[in-house]
Amino acid sequence: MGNNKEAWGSRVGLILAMAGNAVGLGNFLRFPVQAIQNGGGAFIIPYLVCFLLMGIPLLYVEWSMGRFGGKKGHHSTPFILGAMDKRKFWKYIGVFGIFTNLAVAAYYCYLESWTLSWVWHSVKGTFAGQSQEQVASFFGNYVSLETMEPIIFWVLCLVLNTWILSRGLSGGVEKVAKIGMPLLLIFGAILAYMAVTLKAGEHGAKFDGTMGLNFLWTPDFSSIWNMKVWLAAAGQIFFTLSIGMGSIQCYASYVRSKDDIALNAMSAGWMNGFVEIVLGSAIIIPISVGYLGIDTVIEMTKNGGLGLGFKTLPYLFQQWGGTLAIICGLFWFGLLFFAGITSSLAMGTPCMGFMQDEFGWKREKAAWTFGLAVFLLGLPTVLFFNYGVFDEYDYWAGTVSLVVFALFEIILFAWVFGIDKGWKEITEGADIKVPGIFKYIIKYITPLFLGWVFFSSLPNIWSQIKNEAIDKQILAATDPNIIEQLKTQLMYVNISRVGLLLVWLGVAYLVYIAYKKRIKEGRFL
Ligand code: ALA
Repeated sequence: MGNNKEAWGSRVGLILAMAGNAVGLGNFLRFPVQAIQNGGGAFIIPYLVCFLLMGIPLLYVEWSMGRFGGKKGHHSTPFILGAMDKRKFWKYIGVFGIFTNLAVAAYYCYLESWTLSWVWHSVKGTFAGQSQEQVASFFGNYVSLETMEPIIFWVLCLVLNTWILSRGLSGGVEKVAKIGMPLLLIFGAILAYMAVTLKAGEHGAKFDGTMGLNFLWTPDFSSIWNMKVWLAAAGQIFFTLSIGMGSIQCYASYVRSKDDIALNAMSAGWMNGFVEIVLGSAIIIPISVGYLGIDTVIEMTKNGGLGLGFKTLPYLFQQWGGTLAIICGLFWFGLLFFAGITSSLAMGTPCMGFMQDEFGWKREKAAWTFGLAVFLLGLPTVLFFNYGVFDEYDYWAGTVSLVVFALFEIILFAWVFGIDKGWKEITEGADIKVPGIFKYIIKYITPLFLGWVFFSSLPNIWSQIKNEAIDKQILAATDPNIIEQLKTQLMYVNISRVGLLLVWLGVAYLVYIAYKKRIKEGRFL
Protein backbone atom coordinates (compact mmCIF):
# COMPACT_ATOMS: atom_id res chain seq x y z
CA MET A 1 0.00 0.00 0.00
CA GLY A 2 1.08 3.57 -0.57
CA ASN A 3 2.53 5.37 2.41
CA ASN A 4 2.78 8.81 0.92
CA LYS A 5 1.15 11.64 2.81
CA GLU A 6 3.36 14.42 1.51
CA ALA A 7 1.89 17.84 0.73
CA TRP A 8 3.12 21.36 0.08
CA GLY A 9 2.82 23.72 3.02
CA SER A 10 2.10 26.92 1.08
CA ARG A 11 1.83 28.26 -2.44
CA VAL A 12 4.89 30.48 -2.00
CA GLY A 13 6.81 27.44 -0.80
CA LEU A 14 5.70 25.42 -3.82
CA ILE A 15 6.67 28.15 -6.30
CA LEU A 16 10.03 28.74 -4.64
CA ALA A 17 10.74 25.00 -4.50
CA MET A 18 9.77 24.61 -8.16
CA ALA A 19 11.84 27.66 -9.14
CA GLY A 20 14.66 26.24 -7.04
CA ASN A 21 14.33 22.98 -8.93
CA ALA A 22 14.88 24.87 -12.18
CA VAL A 23 17.41 27.47 -11.02
CA GLY A 24 20.58 25.51 -10.66
CA LEU A 25 24.21 25.24 -11.59
CA GLY A 26 22.97 25.22 -15.18
CA ASN A 27 21.92 28.87 -14.90
CA PHE A 28 25.25 30.16 -13.65
CA LEU A 29 27.83 27.77 -15.11
CA ARG A 30 26.28 26.09 -18.13
CA PHE A 31 24.32 28.99 -19.65
CA PRO A 32 27.21 31.49 -19.89
CA VAL A 33 29.44 28.89 -21.48
CA GLN A 34 26.81 27.83 -24.00
CA ALA A 35 26.26 31.49 -24.86
CA ILE A 36 29.98 32.19 -25.25
CA GLN A 37 30.64 29.05 -27.27
CA ASN A 38 27.75 29.68 -29.60
CA GLY A 39 28.56 33.22 -30.58
CA GLY A 40 27.04 35.37 -27.79
CA GLY A 41 24.26 37.33 -29.48
CA ALA A 42 23.96 34.52 -32.00
CA PHE A 43 22.81 32.17 -29.23
CA ILE A 44 20.11 34.34 -27.70
CA ILE A 45 17.55 34.17 -30.54
CA PRO A 46 17.44 30.35 -30.80
CA TYR A 47 17.48 30.23 -27.00
CA LEU A 48 14.41 32.46 -26.68
CA VAL A 49 12.57 30.63 -29.47
CA CYS A 50 13.27 27.29 -27.74
CA PHE A 51 12.05 28.76 -24.45
CA LEU A 52 8.74 29.85 -25.98
CA LEU A 53 8.07 26.86 -28.23
CA MET A 54 9.46 24.03 -26.10
CA GLY A 55 10.12 25.29 -22.61
CA ILE A 56 6.80 26.92 -21.77
CA PRO A 57 4.60 24.29 -23.45
CA LEU A 58 6.47 21.49 -21.71
CA LEU A 59 6.15 23.25 -18.37
CA TYR A 60 2.37 23.31 -18.85
CA VAL A 61 2.39 19.67 -19.92
CA GLU A 62 4.57 18.40 -17.07
CA TRP A 63 2.77 20.36 -14.36
CA SER A 64 -0.63 19.16 -15.54
CA MET A 65 0.55 15.56 -15.95
CA GLY A 66 1.88 15.69 -12.41
CA ARG A 67 -1.32 17.06 -10.87
CA PHE A 68 -3.37 14.57 -12.90
CA GLY A 69 -1.29 11.64 -11.62
CA GLY A 70 -1.31 13.03 -8.07
CA LYS A 71 -5.12 12.98 -8.02
CA LYS A 72 -4.87 9.25 -8.54
CA GLY A 73 -2.19 8.83 -5.89
CA HIS A 74 0.83 8.59 -8.22
CA HIS A 75 3.98 10.61 -7.58
CA SER A 76 6.49 9.21 -10.02
CA THR A 77 6.42 9.18 -13.80
CA PRO A 78 6.00 5.42 -14.47
CA PHE A 79 2.57 5.45 -12.88
CA ILE A 80 1.71 9.06 -13.75
CA LEU A 81 2.21 8.19 -17.43
CA GLY A 82 0.48 4.87 -16.81
CA ALA A 83 -2.59 6.72 -15.53
CA MET A 84 -2.84 8.64 -18.80
CA ASP A 85 -2.97 5.61 -21.05
CA LYS A 86 -3.42 2.01 -20.02
CA ARG A 87 -0.88 0.53 -22.44
CA LYS A 88 2.02 -0.90 -20.42
CA PHE A 89 4.50 0.75 -22.75
CA TRP A 90 4.03 4.16 -21.05
CA LYS A 91 4.97 2.86 -17.62
CA TYR A 92 8.32 1.84 -19.03
CA ILE A 93 8.77 5.19 -20.75
CA GLY A 94 8.16 6.63 -17.29
CA VAL A 95 11.32 4.81 -16.15
CA PHE A 96 13.25 7.74 -17.66
CA GLY A 97 11.69 10.04 -15.06
CA ILE A 98 13.30 8.07 -12.24
CA PHE A 99 16.49 7.02 -13.99
CA THR A 100 17.38 10.57 -15.06
CA ASN A 101 17.01 12.00 -11.57
CA LEU A 102 19.12 9.27 -10.08
CA ALA A 103 21.87 9.52 -12.68
CA VAL A 104 21.93 13.31 -12.82
CA ALA A 105 21.97 13.54 -9.01
CA ALA A 106 24.94 11.15 -9.07
CA TYR A 107 27.23 13.66 -10.80
CA TYR A 108 25.40 16.86 -9.87
CA CYS A 109 25.91 16.33 -6.13
CA TYR A 110 29.64 16.01 -6.69
CA LEU A 111 29.66 19.36 -8.48
CA GLU A 112 27.50 20.80 -5.73
CA SER A 113 30.00 19.62 -3.13
CA TRP A 114 32.77 21.61 -4.86
CA THR A 115 30.79 24.79 -4.24
CA LEU A 116 30.79 24.03 -0.50
CA SER A 117 34.49 23.38 -0.56
CA TRP A 118 35.19 26.59 -2.54
CA VAL A 119 33.10 28.60 -0.05
CA TRP A 120 35.34 27.24 2.66
CA HIS A 121 38.55 28.01 0.76
CA SER A 122 37.37 31.49 -0.22
CA VAL A 123 36.65 32.34 3.41
CA LYS A 124 39.87 30.72 4.60
CA GLY A 125 41.84 32.80 2.10
CA THR A 126 43.38 29.83 0.26
CA PHE A 127 43.41 31.72 -3.06
CA ALA A 128 44.89 34.96 -1.63
CA GLY A 129 48.09 35.90 -3.41
CA GLN A 130 47.93 32.90 -5.77
CA SER A 131 48.66 33.23 -9.47
CA GLN A 132 46.10 32.18 -12.07
CA GLU A 133 48.11 28.99 -12.64
CA GLN A 134 48.14 28.21 -8.93
CA VAL A 135 44.36 28.62 -8.61
CA ALA A 136 43.93 26.44 -11.69
CA SER A 137 46.23 23.76 -10.34
CA PHE A 138 44.33 23.81 -7.05
CA PHE A 139 41.32 22.67 -9.09
CA GLY A 140 43.39 20.08 -10.96
CA ASN A 141 44.74 18.62 -7.71
CA TYR A 142 41.27 18.64 -6.19
CA VAL A 143 39.63 16.56 -8.90
CA SER A 144 42.67 14.27 -9.04
CA LEU A 145 41.89 13.45 -5.39
CA GLU A 146 45.34 14.45 -4.12
CA THR A 147 43.75 14.66 -0.67
CA MET A 148 40.62 13.18 0.93
CA GLU A 149 38.95 16.60 0.98
CA PRO A 150 36.79 16.14 -2.15
CA ILE A 151 35.41 12.89 -0.74
CA ILE A 152 34.67 14.50 2.63
CA PHE A 153 32.79 17.44 1.08
CA TRP A 154 30.96 15.15 -1.28
CA VAL A 155 29.76 12.82 1.48
CA LEU A 156 28.82 15.85 3.58
CA CYS A 157 26.78 17.22 0.71
CA LEU A 158 25.04 13.87 0.16
CA VAL A 159 24.21 13.52 3.84
CA LEU A 160 22.83 17.06 3.92
CA ASN A 161 20.64 16.46 0.86
CA THR A 162 19.40 13.16 2.25
CA TRP A 163 18.65 14.57 5.68
CA ILE A 164 16.64 17.45 4.18
CA LEU A 165 14.74 15.00 1.96
CA SER A 166 13.99 12.85 4.98
CA ARG A 167 12.22 15.87 6.54
CA GLY A 168 9.71 15.91 3.69
CA LEU A 169 8.39 18.53 1.32
CA SER A 170 7.02 21.13 3.72
CA GLY A 171 9.42 20.32 6.57
CA GLY A 172 12.58 20.16 4.44
CA VAL A 173 12.53 21.06 0.74
CA GLU A 174 10.24 24.05 1.13
CA LYS A 175 12.22 25.50 4.04
CA VAL A 176 15.49 25.28 2.10
CA ALA A 177 13.86 26.95 -0.92
CA LYS A 178 12.48 29.76 1.25
CA ILE A 179 15.93 30.51 2.64
CA GLY A 180 18.07 29.59 -0.37
CA MET A 181 16.22 31.35 -3.17
CA PRO A 182 16.13 34.85 -1.63
CA LEU A 183 19.79 34.57 -0.59
CA LEU A 184 20.71 33.42 -4.07
CA LEU A 185 18.94 36.44 -5.58
CA ILE A 186 20.65 38.86 -3.16
CA PHE A 187 24.13 37.37 -3.71
CA GLY A 188 23.53 37.29 -7.47
CA ALA A 189 22.32 40.89 -7.64
CA ILE A 190 25.35 42.17 -5.70
CA LEU A 191 27.82 40.23 -7.85
CA ALA A 192 26.06 41.28 -11.06
CA TYR A 193 26.28 44.92 -9.97
CA MET A 194 30.00 44.56 -9.29
CA ALA A 195 30.51 42.82 -12.62
CA VAL A 196 28.67 45.23 -14.89
CA THR A 197 30.14 48.30 -13.21
CA LEU A 198 33.69 46.96 -13.59
CA LYS A 199 35.72 49.66 -15.37
CA ALA A 200 38.75 49.19 -17.59
CA GLY A 201 41.85 50.12 -15.62
CA GLU A 202 40.24 49.57 -12.19
CA HIS A 203 41.55 46.61 -10.16
CA GLY A 204 43.65 45.58 -13.15
CA ALA A 205 40.70 45.01 -15.53
CA LYS A 206 41.57 45.50 -19.21
CA PHE A 207 38.03 46.22 -20.44
CA ASP A 208 34.72 47.47 -19.09
CA GLY A 209 32.42 44.78 -17.69
CA THR A 210 29.79 45.91 -20.16
CA MET A 211 31.91 44.58 -23.03
CA GLY A 212 30.90 41.03 -22.10
CA LEU A 213 27.24 42.05 -21.97
CA ASN A 214 27.44 43.68 -25.40
CA PHE A 215 28.89 40.47 -26.78
CA LEU A 216 25.93 38.57 -25.43
CA TRP A 217 23.17 41.04 -26.17
CA THR A 218 24.02 42.22 -29.68
CA PRO A 219 21.73 40.00 -31.75
CA ASP A 220 23.32 38.13 -34.60
CA PHE A 221 20.72 36.74 -36.97
CA SER A 222 23.20 34.64 -38.95
CA SER A 223 22.83 31.88 -36.35
CA ILE A 224 19.25 31.20 -37.44
CA TRP A 225 20.65 28.73 -39.98
CA ASN A 226 23.23 27.14 -37.75
CA MET A 227 22.05 23.72 -36.56
CA LYS A 228 24.69 23.44 -33.85
CA VAL A 229 23.51 26.65 -32.17
CA TRP A 230 19.89 25.43 -32.18
CA LEU A 231 20.81 22.13 -30.59
CA ALA A 232 22.87 23.87 -27.93
CA ALA A 233 19.97 26.25 -27.20
CA ALA A 234 17.46 23.40 -26.98
CA GLY A 235 19.78 21.41 -24.68
CA GLN A 236 20.18 24.42 -22.41
CA ILE A 237 16.41 24.98 -22.20
CA PHE A 238 15.87 21.36 -21.18
CA PHE A 239 18.58 21.33 -18.56
CA THR A 240 17.83 24.72 -17.06
CA LEU A 241 14.08 24.23 -16.76
CA SER A 242 14.55 20.61 -15.61
CA ILE A 243 12.11 19.48 -18.27
CA GLY A 244 12.17 15.89 -19.47
CA MET A 245 13.53 14.90 -16.06
CA GLY A 246 10.53 13.76 -14.08
CA SER A 247 11.05 16.09 -11.13
CA ILE A 248 8.45 18.70 -12.20
CA GLN A 249 5.79 16.00 -12.53
CA CYS A 250 6.68 14.72 -9.09
CA TYR A 251 6.52 18.14 -7.39
CA ALA A 252 3.26 18.93 -9.22
CA SER A 253 1.73 15.62 -8.14
CA TYR A 254 1.58 17.00 -4.60
CA VAL A 255 -0.52 20.02 -5.69
CA ARG A 256 -4.14 19.68 -4.58
CA SER A 257 -6.48 18.56 -7.33
CA LYS A 258 -8.35 21.86 -7.78
CA ASP A 259 -5.39 24.17 -7.25
CA ASP A 260 -3.89 26.29 -10.00
CA ILE A 261 -0.98 24.98 -11.98
CA ALA A 262 -0.95 27.41 -14.93
CA LEU A 263 0.16 30.48 -12.99
CA ASN A 264 2.46 28.41 -10.79
CA ALA A 265 4.15 26.92 -13.84
CA MET A 266 4.67 30.34 -15.38
CA SER A 267 5.92 31.91 -12.14
CA ALA A 268 8.54 29.21 -11.64
CA GLY A 269 9.48 29.13 -15.35
CA TRP A 270 9.87 32.89 -15.72
CA MET A 271 11.73 33.17 -12.44
CA ASN A 272 14.21 30.67 -13.82
CA GLY A 273 14.39 32.66 -17.08
CA PHE A 274 15.05 35.86 -15.17
CA VAL A 275 17.79 34.30 -13.06
CA GLU A 276 19.42 32.75 -16.11
CA ILE A 277 19.19 35.60 -18.58
CA VAL A 278 19.76 38.47 -16.16
CA LEU A 279 21.93 37.08 -13.37
CA GLY A 280 23.43 34.08 -15.18
CA SER A 281 24.77 36.29 -17.94
CA ALA A 282 25.78 39.25 -15.77
CA ILE A 283 28.40 37.70 -13.50
CA ILE A 284 30.79 35.25 -15.08
CA ILE A 285 30.83 36.80 -18.57
CA PRO A 286 31.42 40.49 -17.71
CA ILE A 287 34.10 39.68 -15.13
CA SER A 288 36.05 37.19 -17.21
CA VAL A 289 35.72 39.19 -20.44
CA GLY A 290 36.68 42.38 -18.54
CA TYR A 291 39.96 40.82 -17.42
CA LEU A 292 40.81 38.41 -20.19
CA GLY A 293 39.05 39.64 -23.35
CA ILE A 294 36.50 37.81 -25.47
CA ASP A 295 38.90 35.65 -27.51
CA THR A 296 40.66 34.23 -24.44
CA VAL A 297 37.34 33.49 -22.73
CA ILE A 298 36.05 31.70 -25.84
CA GLU A 299 39.22 29.62 -25.91
CA MET A 300 39.02 28.86 -22.18
CA THR A 301 35.43 27.62 -22.33
CA LYS A 302 36.05 25.16 -25.14
CA ASN A 303 36.16 22.30 -22.66
CA GLY A 304 33.13 23.34 -20.61
CA GLY A 305 32.26 25.89 -18.00
CA LEU A 306 33.69 24.45 -14.84
CA GLY A 307 37.04 26.04 -15.54
CA LEU A 308 35.74 29.61 -15.59
CA GLY A 309 33.62 29.20 -12.47
CA PHE A 310 36.12 27.33 -10.30
CA LYS A 311 39.56 28.12 -11.73
CA THR A 312 39.30 31.63 -13.09
CA LEU A 313 36.76 33.56 -10.99
CA PRO A 314 38.43 32.85 -7.63
CA TYR A 315 41.64 34.26 -9.12
CA LEU A 316 39.91 37.32 -10.59
CA PHE A 317 38.14 38.06 -7.30
CA GLN A 318 41.59 38.33 -5.71
CA GLN A 319 42.24 41.36 -7.93
CA TRP A 320 39.53 43.19 -6.00
CA GLY A 321 41.49 43.07 -2.76
CA GLY A 322 41.48 40.95 0.41
CA THR A 323 38.12 41.52 2.08
CA LEU A 324 36.18 42.04 -1.12
CA ALA A 325 37.75 38.89 -2.56
CA ILE A 326 36.56 36.91 0.45
CA ILE A 327 33.04 38.37 0.27
CA CYS A 328 32.74 37.82 -3.48
CA GLY A 329 34.06 34.26 -3.21
CA LEU A 330 31.56 33.58 -0.43
CA PHE A 331 28.69 35.09 -2.44
CA TRP A 332 29.61 33.36 -5.71
CA PHE A 333 30.11 29.86 -4.33
CA GLY A 334 27.32 30.40 -1.82
CA LEU A 335 24.87 31.22 -4.59
CA LEU A 336 26.08 28.22 -6.56
CA PHE A 337 25.50 26.05 -3.53
CA PHE A 338 21.93 27.26 -3.02
CA ALA A 339 21.27 26.94 -6.76
CA GLY A 340 22.62 23.39 -6.65
CA ILE A 341 20.94 22.08 -3.54
CA THR A 342 17.44 23.29 -4.45
CA SER A 343 17.85 21.34 -7.71
CA SER A 344 19.38 18.20 -6.26
CA LEU A 345 16.60 17.97 -3.68
CA ALA A 346 14.10 17.91 -6.52
CA MET A 347 16.01 14.98 -8.03
CA GLY A 348 15.43 12.95 -4.87
CA THR A 349 11.67 13.24 -4.72
CA PRO A 350 10.64 11.10 -7.75
CA CYS A 351 12.66 8.12 -6.52
CA MET A 352 11.30 8.56 -3.02
CA GLY A 353 7.74 9.00 -4.28
CA PHE A 354 8.07 5.75 -6.22
CA MET A 355 9.30 3.75 -3.21
CA GLN A 356 6.68 5.27 -0.91
CA ASP A 357 3.78 4.75 -3.34
CA GLU A 358 4.68 1.31 -4.60
CA PHE A 359 6.41 -0.40 -1.71
CA GLY A 360 4.85 1.42 1.23
CA TRP A 361 8.20 2.71 2.49
CA LYS A 362 8.38 5.45 5.08
CA ARG A 363 9.81 8.76 3.92
CA GLU A 364 13.01 8.42 5.97
CA LYS A 365 13.78 4.98 4.58
CA ALA A 366 13.10 6.19 1.03
CA ALA A 367 15.37 9.23 1.53
CA TRP A 368 18.33 7.31 2.94
CA THR A 369 18.00 4.65 0.25
CA PHE A 370 18.09 7.38 -2.38
CA GLY A 371 21.17 8.84 -0.68
CA LEU A 372 22.88 5.45 -0.75
CA ALA A 373 21.98 4.90 -4.41
CA VAL A 374 23.40 8.32 -5.33
CA PHE A 375 26.54 7.53 -3.37
CA LEU A 376 27.09 4.25 -5.21
CA LEU A 377 26.24 5.64 -8.62
CA GLY A 378 28.18 8.84 -8.02
CA LEU A 379 31.35 7.12 -6.77
CA PRO A 380 32.72 6.49 -10.30
CA THR A 381 32.24 10.17 -11.21
CA VAL A 382 34.32 11.13 -8.16
CA LEU A 383 37.01 8.46 -8.49
CA PHE A 384 37.39 8.64 -12.27
CA PHE A 385 36.52 12.27 -12.94
CA ASN A 386 39.69 12.74 -15.01
CA TYR A 387 38.71 9.78 -17.18
CA GLY A 388 35.56 11.43 -18.48
CA VAL A 389 33.02 9.50 -16.38
CA PHE A 390 31.40 12.70 -15.10
CA ASP A 391 30.97 14.02 -18.65
CA GLU A 392 29.60 10.69 -19.82
CA TYR A 393 26.86 10.79 -17.19
CA ASP A 394 26.12 14.38 -18.15
CA TYR A 395 25.82 13.45 -21.82
CA TRP A 396 23.51 10.46 -21.46
CA ALA A 397 21.48 11.35 -18.38
CA GLY A 398 21.67 15.15 -18.43
CA THR A 399 21.24 15.67 -22.16
CA VAL A 400 20.01 12.77 -24.33
CA SER A 401 17.64 11.27 -21.80
CA LEU A 402 15.79 14.57 -21.28
CA VAL A 403 15.02 14.98 -24.97
CA VAL A 404 13.94 11.35 -25.43
CA PHE A 405 11.60 11.47 -22.44
CA ALA A 406 10.13 14.86 -23.39
CA LEU A 407 9.47 13.65 -26.93
CA PHE A 408 7.52 10.64 -25.67
CA GLU A 409 5.59 12.58 -23.07
CA ILE A 410 4.45 15.29 -25.46
CA ILE A 411 3.18 12.59 -27.84
CA LEU A 412 1.38 10.91 -24.97
CA PHE A 413 -0.14 14.16 -23.73
CA ALA A 414 -1.16 15.76 -27.01
CA TRP A 415 -1.99 12.72 -29.14
CA VAL A 416 -2.72 9.70 -26.96
CA PHE A 417 -4.31 11.25 -23.88
CA GLY A 418 -5.61 13.86 -26.33
CA ILE A 419 -5.10 17.61 -26.47
CA ASP A 420 -8.72 18.37 -25.51
CA LYS A 421 -8.46 16.45 -22.26
CA GLY A 422 -4.94 17.79 -21.83
CA TRP A 423 -6.05 21.38 -22.30
CA LYS A 424 -8.78 20.86 -19.70
CA GLU A 425 -6.13 19.66 -17.26
CA ILE A 426 -3.92 22.67 -17.94
CA THR A 427 -6.69 25.23 -17.55
CA GLU A 428 -8.57 23.63 -14.65
CA GLY A 429 -8.34 25.87 -11.57
CA ALA A 430 -6.06 28.25 -13.49
CA ASP A 431 -5.48 31.65 -11.93
CA ILE A 432 -4.48 33.10 -15.31
CA LYS A 433 -5.95 32.83 -18.76
CA VAL A 434 -3.66 30.48 -20.63
CA PRO A 435 -3.28 31.87 -24.18
CA GLY A 436 -5.31 29.59 -26.51
CA ILE A 437 -2.44 29.49 -29.01
CA PHE A 438 -0.61 27.11 -26.66
CA LYS A 439 -3.19 24.44 -27.38
CA TYR A 440 -1.97 24.38 -30.98
CA ILE A 441 1.66 24.83 -30.06
CA ILE A 442 1.46 21.83 -27.70
CA LYS A 443 -0.34 19.72 -30.28
CA TYR A 444 1.72 20.50 -33.37
CA ILE A 445 4.71 22.77 -32.94
CA THR A 446 6.34 21.36 -29.79
CA PRO A 447 6.23 17.69 -30.95
CA LEU A 448 7.59 18.64 -34.36
CA PHE A 449 10.24 20.86 -32.88
CA LEU A 450 11.25 18.16 -30.41
CA GLY A 451 11.27 15.49 -33.09
CA TRP A 452 13.51 17.72 -35.19
CA VAL A 453 15.89 18.29 -32.27
CA PHE A 454 16.02 14.57 -31.55
CA PHE A 455 16.56 13.40 -35.12
CA SER A 456 19.12 16.11 -35.78
CA SER A 457 21.03 14.98 -32.71
CA LEU A 458 21.23 11.37 -33.90
CA PRO A 459 24.54 11.80 -35.78
CA ASN A 460 26.06 13.30 -32.65
CA ILE A 461 24.69 10.49 -30.48
CA TRP A 462 26.06 7.92 -32.92
CA SER A 463 29.45 9.58 -32.93
CA GLN A 464 29.43 9.52 -29.12
CA ILE A 465 28.54 5.82 -29.11
CA LYS A 466 31.43 5.13 -31.46
CA ASN A 467 33.75 7.24 -29.25
CA GLU A 468 34.87 9.19 -32.30
CA ALA A 469 36.25 12.14 -30.30
CA ILE A 470 38.52 9.95 -28.14
CA ASP A 471 39.55 7.81 -31.12
CA LYS A 472 40.61 10.96 -32.95
CA GLN A 473 42.72 12.04 -30.01
CA ILE A 474 44.35 8.60 -29.85
CA LEU A 475 45.21 8.78 -33.56
CA ALA A 476 46.63 12.29 -33.20
CA ALA A 477 48.68 11.51 -30.06
CA THR A 478 52.35 10.56 -30.32
CA ASP A 479 53.29 10.26 -26.65
CA PRO A 480 52.77 6.59 -25.58
CA ASN A 481 51.74 7.72 -22.07
CA ILE A 482 48.98 9.92 -23.47
CA ILE A 483 47.82 7.12 -25.76
CA GLU A 484 47.70 4.79 -22.76
CA GLN A 485 45.75 7.37 -20.74
CA LEU A 486 43.24 7.86 -23.57
CA LYS A 487 42.76 4.10 -23.88
CA THR A 488 42.07 3.88 -20.17
CA GLN A 489 39.60 6.74 -20.56
CA LEU A 490 37.88 4.80 -23.33
CA MET A 491 37.53 1.83 -21.00
CA TYR A 492 36.02 3.91 -18.16
CA VAL A 493 33.65 5.68 -20.53
CA ASN A 494 32.41 2.36 -21.91
CA ILE A 495 32.00 0.86 -18.45
CA SER A 496 30.06 3.88 -17.19
CA ARG A 497 27.76 3.67 -20.20
CA VAL A 498 27.01 0.03 -19.48
CA GLY A 499 26.52 0.97 -15.82
CA LEU A 500 23.94 3.61 -16.73
CA LEU A 501 22.13 1.16 -18.97
CA LEU A 502 22.00 -1.34 -16.11
CA VAL A 503 20.57 1.34 -13.81
CA TRP A 504 17.85 2.06 -16.38
CA LEU A 505 17.06 -1.65 -16.61
CA GLY A 506 17.14 -1.99 -12.83
CA VAL A 507 14.55 0.79 -12.46
CA ALA A 508 12.46 -0.82 -15.20
CA TYR A 509 12.56 -4.09 -13.28
CA LEU A 510 11.33 -2.33 -10.12
CA VAL A 511 8.51 -0.79 -12.15
CA TYR A 512 7.63 -4.28 -13.41
CA ILE A 513 7.53 -5.64 -9.84
CA ALA A 514 5.45 -2.67 -8.67
CA TYR A 515 3.04 -3.22 -11.54
CA LYS A 516 2.61 -6.91 -10.74
CA LYS A 517 2.16 -6.04 -7.07
CA ARG A 518 -0.59 -3.57 -7.91
CA ILE A 519 -2.39 -6.19 -10.02
CA LYS A 520 -2.12 -8.73 -7.22
CA GLU A 521 -3.45 -6.27 -4.65
CA GLY A 522 -6.17 -5.08 -7.01
CA ARG A 523 -5.00 -1.47 -6.64
CA PHE A 524 -5.86 1.19 -9.13
CA LEU A 525 -3.41 1.44 -12.01
N1 ALA B 1 17.66 22.81 -13.72
C1 ALA B 1 18.80 22.49 -12.96
C2 ALA B 1 19.95 23.35 -13.33
O1 ALA B 1 19.83 24.28 -14.09
C3 ALA B 1 19.12 21.04 -13.09
O2 ALA B 1 21.02 23.14 -12.86
